[in-house]
Parts: sequence; structure tokens; C-alpha cells
Amino acid sequence: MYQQIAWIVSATLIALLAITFIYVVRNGSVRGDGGQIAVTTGLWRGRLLWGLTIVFIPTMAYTLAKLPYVSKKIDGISVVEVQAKGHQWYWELSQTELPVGKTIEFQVTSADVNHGFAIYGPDMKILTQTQGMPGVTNVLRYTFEQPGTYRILCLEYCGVAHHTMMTELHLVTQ
Ligand SMILES: [Cu+2]
Repeated sequence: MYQQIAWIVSATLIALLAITFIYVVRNGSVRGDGGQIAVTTGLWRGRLLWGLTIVFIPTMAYTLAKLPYVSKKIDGISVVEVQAKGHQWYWELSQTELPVGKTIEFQVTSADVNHGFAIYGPDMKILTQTQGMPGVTNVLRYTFEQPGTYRILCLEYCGVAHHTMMTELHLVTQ
């Protein structure tokens, strides 16, 4: 979800940048008189400021409104759902920034072969683990008590680059 929003915003800004670049390249050699340029520059500066405001304020408002996190209730407690998929050789997670003190439900699967989904604390001690299996979703619930950077490592040999299967989780206080 956030990745999609980020992608759309990035794509729009890249397109705007490309259009501006092409415009400058095409018109860069045209000479104008100083007074006219000053007026035009001021006008475009104003337009740019308005454009950025129109794009960024709703984006920020939307993103903030979406917090705190997607959650659902299970057995009377609300959990934050995270989809995790193992690939040769990386982890694909629906989100990597998570709240401290809430139950996180990792729904773990695999796109190819069996992977081990193990969560390590900031001190690199293992905290919990399950298997990422193709065609199966394993549920792993865990509540992080301390903010910080945690790591997910693959605990089952899954091919030549198995040792590179590492990703970070950022636990934040809300
Ligand atoms: Cu592996």
C-alpha cells in the first residue's frame, strides 16, 4: 500500500522533472530580455510552490490518516498484519516499520523453495521463527517490547545466496 503510494508519487515527480528538463533543453538557447525573464521567473516560482503544495499536502494527510497501521482483531486482541514472502534470495515484506507493544502477525509464505523465517533482536539473539513454505501460509505472532532494529534471517539453506537473505525490521514507539 505505502509502496504503491510512494511509487505513484515518485513516478509523478520523475515525469514532471523529465518534462521540465525537455522544456529547458528545447528553450535554453532562446534569448529574452532581462525584465521579461524576471517576471516569468517570478511567475513560475509561484506556480511551482503551489504545485508542490497541492501534491504534497494531500499525500502527507493521506499517509498520516492511514496510521496507525492495518490491524484486525483475533481472540479479542488487535494484531498488526504483515505479509512476508521468501524469495531466492530476499524477503518481501508488506511493511518493515512496526509498532512496539502491539501483537504483530507475520503471515509467512514462499515464492519458490522452503525458507526459514527467523527474527533476531538488536543483540542478534534469535527471538522466534517459522517456515516460509510455497503454497502454505504460516502465522507467527510476536510482540516486540523494545524499539530498535531487528533482523529477519533465513534459517534454512535455500541455494547459493542463502546467506544474503536478510532484511531489517524497524520497531518504533507510537
Ligand atoms: Cu535460505
